[in-house]
Amino acid sequence: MNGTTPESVYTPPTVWSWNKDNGGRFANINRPIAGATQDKDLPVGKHPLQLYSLATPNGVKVTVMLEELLALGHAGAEYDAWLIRINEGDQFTSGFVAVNPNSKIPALLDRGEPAPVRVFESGAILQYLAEKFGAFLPSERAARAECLSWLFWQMGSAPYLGGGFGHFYAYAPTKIEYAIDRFAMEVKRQLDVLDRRLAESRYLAGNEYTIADMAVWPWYGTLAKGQLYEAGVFLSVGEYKNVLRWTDEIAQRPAVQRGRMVNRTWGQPDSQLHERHDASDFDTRTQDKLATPS
Ligand SMILES: N[C@@H](CCC(=O)N[C@@H](CS)C(=O)NCC(=O)O)C(=O)O
Repeated sequence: MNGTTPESVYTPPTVWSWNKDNGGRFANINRPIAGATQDKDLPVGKHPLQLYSLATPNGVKVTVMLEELLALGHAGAEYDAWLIRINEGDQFTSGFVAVNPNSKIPALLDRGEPAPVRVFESGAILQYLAEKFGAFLPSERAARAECLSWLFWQMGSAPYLGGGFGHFYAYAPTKIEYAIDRFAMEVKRQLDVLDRRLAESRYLAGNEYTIADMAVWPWYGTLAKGQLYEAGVFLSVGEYKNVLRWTDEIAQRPAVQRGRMVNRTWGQPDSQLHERHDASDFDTRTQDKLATPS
């Protein structure tokens, strides 16, 4: 552990206590307790599907799925996408916590059912929408099992990428060699898992594009292009040729290009659509941005 000096060695106390100012990038929103911090309802739009989200990789999975469903002709997938600014604590309002007790985006409320259905966890939302509309999830048992295996692989693996590697490489106030080394190794192993699968298969679940690809692409596709945590060189992402081939193919899909803009509040102005309430919002987004400086 070359990077650890004697001064930085930490001996845990007998009982952990919350140090609010630990210097971490997310210290203002991280808490050791759940539940709402303020009473505030969520807005509700005109469509049955109400999405409360932000265009992080977990949020993009769902907006891509909704845009793909609309592109397939499922008019019932029309949706209102409301912006949840997690850095400002919107996920801790009483309205949001009622839809997702875990206080994390994305969260979906389906008001088109006899009683409103809440769905949280991006993987559960993808599966819910796939089952509701009968799309992007094979019905044949073996193909469905393959698809869900990759979907759940993503849900289990990405915390090592985001909460592990990304946190310690890009966000932690000090660079800890042991932590970066441990998670860099795991993330490279995960990229190799994907690369081997995509060497034998066009998409993760087989020949068809499914919710498994929608779940994995925003995380590992972005990583493979060197656009996540500025870690492309560090992780030698150019090695993963099959991941790159698959990433580029998916990026060409018009629904993916639309979905990644929704609830996005950073990057080029014309890549951002803060809220989406109608398909025409994509055409007017530049004018909106000019009219509403943020
Ligand atoms: N397993 C969850 C993870 C969701 C998640 O971590 N969301 C982050 C943004 S990508 C969030 O809302 N963070 C706010 C917070 O932790 O307070 C899912 O896939 O839906």
